[in-house]
Amino acid sequence: MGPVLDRVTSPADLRTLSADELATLAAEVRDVLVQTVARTGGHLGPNLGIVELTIALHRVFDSPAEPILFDVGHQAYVHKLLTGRAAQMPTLRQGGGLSGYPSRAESTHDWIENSHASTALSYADGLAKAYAVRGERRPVIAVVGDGALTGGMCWEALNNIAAADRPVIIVVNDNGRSYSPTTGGLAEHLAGLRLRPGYERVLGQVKGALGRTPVLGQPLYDALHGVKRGIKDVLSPQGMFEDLGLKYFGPVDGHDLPAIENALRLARGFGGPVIVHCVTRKGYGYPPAENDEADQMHQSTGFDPVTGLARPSTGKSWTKVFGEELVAIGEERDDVVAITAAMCNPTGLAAFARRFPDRCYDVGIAEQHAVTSAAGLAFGGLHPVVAIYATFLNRAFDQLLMDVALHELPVTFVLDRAGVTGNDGPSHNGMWDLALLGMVPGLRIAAPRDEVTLRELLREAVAVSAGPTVVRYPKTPIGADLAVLRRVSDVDVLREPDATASVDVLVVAVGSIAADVLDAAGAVESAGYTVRVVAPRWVTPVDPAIGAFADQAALVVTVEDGVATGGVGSRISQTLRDGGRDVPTREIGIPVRFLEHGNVADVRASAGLTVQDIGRRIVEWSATVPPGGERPATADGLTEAEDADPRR
Ligand SMILES: Cc1ncc(C[n+]2csc(CCOP(=O)(O)OP(=O)(O)O)c2C)c(N)n1
Repeated sequence: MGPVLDRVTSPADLRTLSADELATLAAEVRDVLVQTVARTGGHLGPNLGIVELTIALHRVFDSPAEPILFDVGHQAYVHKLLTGRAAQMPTLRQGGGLSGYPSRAESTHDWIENSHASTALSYADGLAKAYAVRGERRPVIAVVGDGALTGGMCWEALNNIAAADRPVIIVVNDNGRSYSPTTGGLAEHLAGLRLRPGYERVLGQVKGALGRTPVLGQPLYDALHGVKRGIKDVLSPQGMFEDLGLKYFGPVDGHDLPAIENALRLARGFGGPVIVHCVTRKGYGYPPAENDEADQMHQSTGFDPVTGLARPSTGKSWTKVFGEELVAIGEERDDVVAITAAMCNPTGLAAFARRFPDRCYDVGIAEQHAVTSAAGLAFGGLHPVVAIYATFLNRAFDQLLMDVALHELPVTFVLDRAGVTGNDGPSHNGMWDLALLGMVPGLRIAAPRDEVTLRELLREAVAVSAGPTVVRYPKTPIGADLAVLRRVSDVDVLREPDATASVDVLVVAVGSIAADVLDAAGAVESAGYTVRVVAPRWVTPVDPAIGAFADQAALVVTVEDGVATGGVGSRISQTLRDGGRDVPTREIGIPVRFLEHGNVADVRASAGLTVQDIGRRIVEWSATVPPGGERPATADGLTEAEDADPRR
């Protein structure tokens, strides 16, 4: 690792290091970050940019008694290295290894691990209130990026924090970026400061003032404040924070360790709510990251540490197909607009944004606002496509329910990273969408299983003129197109026994898991049971054809990569029962628990979702029910009513 880092087993060790040793430590930490993430993948740019700031935080504050809360937590690798976990760094994001976010199980220095943005200030507010109630006066520190600061929760928390005198220290790590440059009025305000020619001079003045100032709390803050007040209105965003009632220190050069330490000591001594504004550079110290135009290596799946070149990706991604098809749709329809919550590249919208810059909106890390703003766009006669990771839509459930669905507005939600996502851990699995969204009246959910169905279903979704639609797909590479034997209503038959055999088990495959279900079906047939596999293209509402297929089977099994409780399978079972059908039903899905991080295959295995698990469970269940009945004489066994397309 490096001779200085080797000596750091806890933050206390940092306080004994000389200035030279601290500089060496920063270099060693950067080297570990690059070498590790090159192999394991993970968040590189944000961690390279926060090295000095993290060292300063741990020298000034007494963690864990004085909690340091990292918003999102993707930038906490340095914190891990300084809190006794350097030796485990090679296991980062691997099953059984270090988490890619803070983890309470790993260390008492880790307080929060939710990893959905813009929450740290609220946690800090609550912790500070708790300490006040308990009669303890200890500072609580929230480290928040300028990207996360675009999220509404931050401002709700600031509103409370500013109105009290509790010692909450908000460290703004301002690198001007979320994944890509942070957008919006706040971002422009902060960027204006950085772009002014006088910025260096401001840094110099502030540094000088801080350097001469011992830590004496409020009186000195006031004096210092007086020094800076003259430049405030021209160059600094402090007015904005101070208008809220918050004290402001900065801007501080976030790579100048003595300067940050001084600012943090002042903030600590002040004793009330305060903002410390640090200006940092994402990717700092590693040229391939610093020079990466797209996102300064915000997140990488692995790369060559010497050149910084990404490892070649395996296979075509769902994201790319979506991005291509949306551009094609955009060429044909000028009413189609797109929205991203600070994730233009990762959600595949970049091509659309380049082609139609006036029809693509990056609203910041603000999923709730994104959804209600989409409702406004729909009221205005447009068809918005909200591209979002499945897990982050959880944030905006109420907005989808009340602001969009209640008004029957035509908004299409495209949920990427649905199902098990693996290495990013429990918070990033997109396993709740199918269950949550099943409760929304009038919402239609499409689950494409391959490239051809993704393109078709996206087009069908944006063609819907009343009520919201969802198209959801996973992170794993898109597989080969699956052959369809026939289509009944809107349900594709992917496999069935020969015409004379009865059907022991009907397996309903939800979306991209269909390929695994087909593999599992082979094993079920080898065990002596006949299988029909069907895949509804629209999985909610339940297609009436499922009922007719169920009538021909001795057992119905549903398979989905979302939580089994309340998921598509449970809706199918309920619909069959409501229709008076007493065919036994079983649901395979993800158990309701948080899944540990690891690669996708291992996490799926831990959730009982491998091909082998699916096959074994179907065989076990098939053994418990009487064999399948005779197949009806008609081609599909459908009544006229059941044959109706549920979307019409
Ligand atoms: C609610 C939510 N939406 C989206 C994300 C995905 N995400 C992770 S980090 C990030 C950018 C964070 O930017 P910033 O807070 O400025 O931190 P930086 O990476 O620049 O240090 C985003 C959008 C998230 N974690 N949570």
